[in-house]
Amino acid sequence: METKTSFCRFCHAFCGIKVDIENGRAVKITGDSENPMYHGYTCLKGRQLPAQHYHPDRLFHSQKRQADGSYSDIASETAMDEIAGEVTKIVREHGPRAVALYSGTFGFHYPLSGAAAGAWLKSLGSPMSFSSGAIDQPGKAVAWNLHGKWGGGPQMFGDADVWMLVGANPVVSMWGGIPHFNPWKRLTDAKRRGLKLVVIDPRRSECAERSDLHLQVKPGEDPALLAGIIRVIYEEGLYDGDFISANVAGFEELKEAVSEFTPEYVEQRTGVPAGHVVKAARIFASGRRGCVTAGTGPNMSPRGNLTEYLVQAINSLCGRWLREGEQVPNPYVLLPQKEFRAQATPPAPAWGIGEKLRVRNLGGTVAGLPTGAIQDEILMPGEGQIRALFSLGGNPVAAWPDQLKTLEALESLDLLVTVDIKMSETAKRADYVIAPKLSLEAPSVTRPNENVGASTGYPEPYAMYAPTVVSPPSGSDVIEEWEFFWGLGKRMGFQLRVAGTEVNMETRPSSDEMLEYLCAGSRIPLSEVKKYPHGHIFEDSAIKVMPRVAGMAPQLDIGNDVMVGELGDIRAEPLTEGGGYRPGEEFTHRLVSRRMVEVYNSSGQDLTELTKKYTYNPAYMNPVDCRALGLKDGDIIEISSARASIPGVVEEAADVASGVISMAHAWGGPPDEDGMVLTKGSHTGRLMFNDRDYDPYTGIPMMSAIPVNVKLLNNAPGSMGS
Ligand SMILES: Nc1nc2c(c(=O)[nH]1)N[C@H]1C(S)=C(S)[C@@H](COP(=O)(O)OP(=O)(O)OC[C@H]3O[C@@H](n4cnc5c(=O)[nH]c(N)nc54)[C@H](O)[C@@H]3O)O[C@H]1N2
Ligand SMILES: Nc1nc2c(c(=O)[nH]1)N[C@H]1C(S)=C(S)[C@@H](COP(=O)(O)OP(=O)(O)OC[C@H]3O[C@@H](n4cnc5c(=O)[nH]c(N)nc54)[C@H](O)[C@@H]3O)O[C@H]1N2
Ligand code: SF4
Ligand SMILES: [Mo]
Repeated sequence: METKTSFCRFCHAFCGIKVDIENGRAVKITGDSENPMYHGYTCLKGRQLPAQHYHPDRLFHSQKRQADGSYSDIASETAMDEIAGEVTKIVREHGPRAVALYSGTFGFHYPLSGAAAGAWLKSLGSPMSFSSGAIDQPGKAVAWNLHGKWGGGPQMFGDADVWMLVGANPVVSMWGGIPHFNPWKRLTDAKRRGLKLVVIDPRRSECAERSDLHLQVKPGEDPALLAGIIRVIYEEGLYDGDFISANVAGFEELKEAVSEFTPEYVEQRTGVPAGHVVKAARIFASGRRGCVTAGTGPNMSPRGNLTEYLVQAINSLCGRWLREGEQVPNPYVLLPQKEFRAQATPPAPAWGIGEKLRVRNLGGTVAGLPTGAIQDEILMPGEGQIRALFSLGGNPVAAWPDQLKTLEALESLDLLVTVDIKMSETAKRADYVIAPKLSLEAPSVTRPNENVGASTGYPEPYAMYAPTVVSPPSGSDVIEEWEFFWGLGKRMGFQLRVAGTEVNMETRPSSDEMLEYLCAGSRIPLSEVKKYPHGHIFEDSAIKVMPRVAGMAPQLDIGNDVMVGELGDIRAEPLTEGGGYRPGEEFTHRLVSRRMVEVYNSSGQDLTELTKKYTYNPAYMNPVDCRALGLKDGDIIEISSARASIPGVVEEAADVASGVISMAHAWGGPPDEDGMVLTKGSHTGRLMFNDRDYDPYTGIPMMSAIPVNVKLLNNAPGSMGS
C-alpha cells in the first residue's frame, strides 16, 4: 500500500488529505494532520472519494443520446468532432449568441475548466456566459460595487472579538464568514479566546447553537432587522467617528433612512424582540475587531442586494477594515501579488454592464449575467435566442429556480451538452454527456480559495499543488473538463488564451503546463509550491497595508440612492401577518433554504454512506406547527406556493422557527416522479417563479422565504401520486 497527499474536491473547501492506494486504486481517505491550514480535518463527504471514484453509476465513457432517448457510449474524440460540427452549424445559422455556457459549482473546484471554457466561448464570440453565482449570492458583488471596496481588506476572523453571521452556517456549509478551512476548529478556538458571536437566522442553526445571541428573524426580513441594528449604532454613538470622517460618505443619508426602524417597529416586522435588536448592535459595535458577513439565506430572500449593502455599511460604520501598517493576512500565493492600500476603490456601477438580455430589461451585472432569466432567453424566439447550452459541472434541472420552466427550456434546445460524472437529472436530458476525470485523477491547485470575497478566502498565504494520485480505471475514456474545451477549440481553429497566455493549440499541453499558464505571474512560482506535499503557508511579514496615495481620497459610500430608496419602500410597506408579503395573500409558512451536511447540492445523493440517514431532503418544521396541522414525522405533505406544488416528508425540528419550513435544494425529479419522494426527495426550485418576485438588477428570483401552504397528503410511504 502506498499513501499520497492531495486535497479533497468533493466540496469547495479543499481539505488536505492523505490517500491510501492499493493496486492503483484509492481505497481510503484520512485528514492530513501535517497540513498547516486544515490540521487533519475531513468530513464524511470527503471520506467518500473512493466510493465516488469507483461508483457503479459513474460515467467512464461519454454518452450520446440516441433517437429513442436512450444513451450509448461515444469516444470522447468522436463526441468532440460531432459537437464542434453542431456548434459551427448553429453559429453559422444563428450567430454566436445562440451558444451559451453555464458554469455550475464544479466550475470553482477545477480552475482550469472555467478558464478553458471561458476562453473557448470568447473565441466563439458569444457573450452568453452564465454561472451559478447569479443564483447564489449575487447581492455581494452588487453591494461591494455600490459601497466601494476597501483596498486594505477586511478585519479577519482569526483575531476578531466579535462576529455577526446573517443567514450563513459556515460550520456545515464551509462558506459564509468563518474561514471554511476547518471552521469547527476556528470557531472553537475563537470562542475560547472570548469571541462574541451573533447569528441572524430563522433556524437555530449549528452556528446559532454556538452563538452568544441568536436573532430568529422572520425569513425575508433581514433588511429591516439590519436597519434596526444600524439605527441603534447611530443612536448610541457606537460608530467609529475617525474612520468615518476620513473614509465614509453617506453618513447622514443612511442615518435618515434608518431613522424610523425603531426597535419596536423592527420587532413587529421581524419577530425579533426589541431588546435583542439593541443587544446585537451593542455586542457587535462595542467589539474591537470583527465583521458582519452574510450567506445564501438572505441573498436568496427578497432584497438580497440591500441586505449585503447594509452588511457592508455596518462594517464601515464600525471601521472594520485593515489600516495602514497592519500586516496583510494573505498577500496571495498562486495569484499575482496585489497592492493592499488603506483607501477605498470608489463605488462603481453594479448593473448595466456588458450584454443586455432580451427579456425583462435585465442585463449583465458585477455578479454576471442573470442566470435566473436564462430559461426565458432559451424560450423566447427571435434573433439572439439561445439554442445550444453547455453545462459545466452544474445540474440545471436540479438547481435552477423554476423547475417547470427549466424543463421546458432545456427540452426546446437544439443542443444540450453537459460535463458530468454521472447521469444527473440534466444529463438525462442532454444530447451529449462528457465524462470527466475525477479529482484524484488530475493535478490541481488550491488557487480558487485564495480570493473568494470578503474574509472567506485563505486567512493566511497558503497554497498546495495536488499531483495526479491515481489513474482512471483501465478501459475508461475520461478527459479533464479543460481538455474538452481545448479539443473543441482546436477543431474550430481557435487560439485559446488562459490568463493572457496563448495556449499551445498544435499539441495538447499537459495539465501541468496548463496550470503553469494559469499561475503565470503568481507571487510564488508554482514550481516552489510543488515542493510542499502537505501544502505550505508562504508568509512574508514585510507585506503591510500601504498608506493611501497622496491626494487620492476616494470614499466608501453608505448612502447609495437606490439602497436608501429600498429602505424607504420597506418602511412604507404595510405589515403583513402570516407567510405572505402582500396584504390579503393567504400563506401560512415561509420556506427557507438550507444545506444538508451529508450532501453537496445534488452531489452525493447516490453514495451509500451519505444516504444512510436520509434518502430525501426532509421538510423540517417546528413541532408546534406540526401539532397545529396534525402532522408527525414521516408524514407526506403537499407544499404549495403561488407557482406550483411539491411533495415533502415532514420532520419535526425544534430548531426551526414556527411559521417556517426549512428544506435543502437540488433533490427531487420532475413532477411525474413525485411519487418517489421518499427515495428522490423534493424539488424546492419548483416552488419559484423565475419571472415574478425577482431582483430587478441581478434577476435572482425569490429562492428563500417563499410563501407556502401545507397540507397532509398521504401517510402511506411511496404511494403518493394522483
Ligand atoms: N431551491 C434552491 N435552489 C438553489 C439553491 C437553493 O438554496 N435553493 N442554491 C443555489 C446555489 S447556491 C447554487 S451554487 C446552485 C448549484 O447549482 P449547480 O452547480 O447547477 O448544481 P449542482 O447540484 O451543484 O451540480 C453539480 C453537478 O456537477 C456534477 N459533478 C460532481 N463532481 C463533479 C466533477 O468532479 N466534475 C464535473 N464536471 N462534474 C461533477 C454533479 O454530478 C452535479 O450534476 O444551486 C442553486 N439553486
Ligand atoms: N454540506 C454542504 N455544504 C455546502 C453545500 C451543500 O449543499 N451541502 N452547498 C454549497 C453552496 S453551493 C453554497 S452557495 C454554500 C452556502 O453556504 P451558506 O450560505 O452558509 O448556506 P446555508 O448552510 O444554507 O446557510 C444559510 C442559512 O440561511 C438561513 N436562511 C434562509 N433564509 C433566510 C433569511 O431570509 N434570512 C436569514 N437571516 N437567514 C435565512 C438558513 O436557515 C441557513 O441556516 O454552501 C456550500 N456548502
Ligand atoms: S469539507 Fe468535506 S467535502 Fe469539503 S473539502 Fe473538506 S473533506 Fe472534502
Ligand atoms: Mo452556491
